[in-house]
Amino acid sequence: MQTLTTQVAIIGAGPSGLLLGQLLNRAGIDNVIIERVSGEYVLGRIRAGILEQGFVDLAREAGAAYRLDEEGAVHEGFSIAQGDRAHRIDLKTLTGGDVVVCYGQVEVTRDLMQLRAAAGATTFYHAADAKIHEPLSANSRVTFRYEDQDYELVCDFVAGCDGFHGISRQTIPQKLRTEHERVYPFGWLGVLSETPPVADEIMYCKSQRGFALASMRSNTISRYYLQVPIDEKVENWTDALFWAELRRRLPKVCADRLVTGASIEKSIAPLRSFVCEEMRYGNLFLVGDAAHIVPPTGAKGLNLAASDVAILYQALRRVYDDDDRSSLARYTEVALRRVWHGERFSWWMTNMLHNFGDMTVDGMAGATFSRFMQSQLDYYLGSENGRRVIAEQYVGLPYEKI
Ligand code: RFL
Ligand code: PHB
Repeated sequence: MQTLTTQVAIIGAGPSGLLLGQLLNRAGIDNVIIERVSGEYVLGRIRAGILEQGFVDLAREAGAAYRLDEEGAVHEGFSIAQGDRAHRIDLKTLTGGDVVVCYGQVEVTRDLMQLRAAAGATTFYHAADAKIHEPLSANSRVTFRYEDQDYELVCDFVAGCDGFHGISRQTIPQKLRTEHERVYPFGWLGVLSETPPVADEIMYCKSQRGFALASMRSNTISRYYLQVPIDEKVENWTDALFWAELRRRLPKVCADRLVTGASIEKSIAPLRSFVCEEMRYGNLFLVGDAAHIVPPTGAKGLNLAASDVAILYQALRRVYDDDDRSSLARYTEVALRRVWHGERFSWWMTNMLHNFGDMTVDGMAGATFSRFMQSQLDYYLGSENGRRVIAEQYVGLPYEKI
């Protein structure tokens, strides 16, 4: 067994783990990251595309926004289409100046990986069997296997940044966590393609055939999603089938100008709302998807991960700079307040924009539920105040100081 020592052990090298690691590095707080898969594998997961201002500000504070500031596209609005009619949500005007930035999670991750490598900070990729020991004692540590060698990482704190399927959340005894979950009866089939996007701004499309999203990564790379049944298999979708179905769900003017091409990536993501109510267990802190999941309809998952990172980072600075551990006790409360706002918004957008068909929802027939949702969407889109409510949440609610 090889023993190493650090101040903060970080489990998971997704955006949460890497961003926290980068902030801690800049503050002179030693940290080691343990990641189960390879760096290339992490970069192969195509996910988020929309960053709130709060995310961008935190990336700047971390010194990680040099490429984001250069290449990220500022979006001053987006659209919600119902059939052939598109309603623009003018984010900038409705919020008094706030916008979002379109810059892929893959690029955020790549930038953070490069900074970490340049700083010479330790990351173990391909680390197997990570386990957290004694998070309640002064003898906290993480063990794992790396290249046929057993390691023990002795630390002050563990940041559980290991996503929904990680081990960190399971380390908190079941009786100490309350888990809230809603699994939706559909998933999103996503395609990335080297084709010009169908519109300059993102478009959320409600249609009789199901929801579709037209997004992008740049002027030459498009990202599209289709609502599909939960048990759908990606093998059933040739590129031709995907484009044909997308065309049927886009407003006609967009469908007519859709440029199609070979898919670079195609995958199905299930939709889920999930919150673990207890994000701390002694010296262990859950961050990002390890503690909560939102359906992607509000573009909130990565952004909520970033607000967790900001809060934990502030609390750790207090510990190491001022020898003050009192903020640690407020981590769960402060983080969850913002998380629940993101959960509510994502759940609401998902309900309004998807087609639940004849499935029973919230104890009522699908047809009844869809009338309520249609009326709700019409009401919000039809008034400036309604559009402002959407805009204010889409750009992201303010970060709370701990
Ligand atoms: P991640 O990205 O899942 O990273 C966790 C890392 O932990 C590793 N790991 C382990 N390492 C060591 N030992 C173990 N036992 C481990 N178990 C797991 C994993 O290999 C992985 O590298 O979580 P993190 O860092 O908290 O980041 C969260 C975001 O990835 C996620 O919230 C977003 O992608 C969600 N999301 C979106 N968020 C937005 O803010 N805006 C968007 O536009 C947006 N679009 C999306 C999305 C997610 C999507 N999918 C596929 C779920 C679109 C989609 C389709
Ligand atoms: C994306 O570009 O991948 C994306 C954009 C907005 C969302 C979800 C995903 O709400």
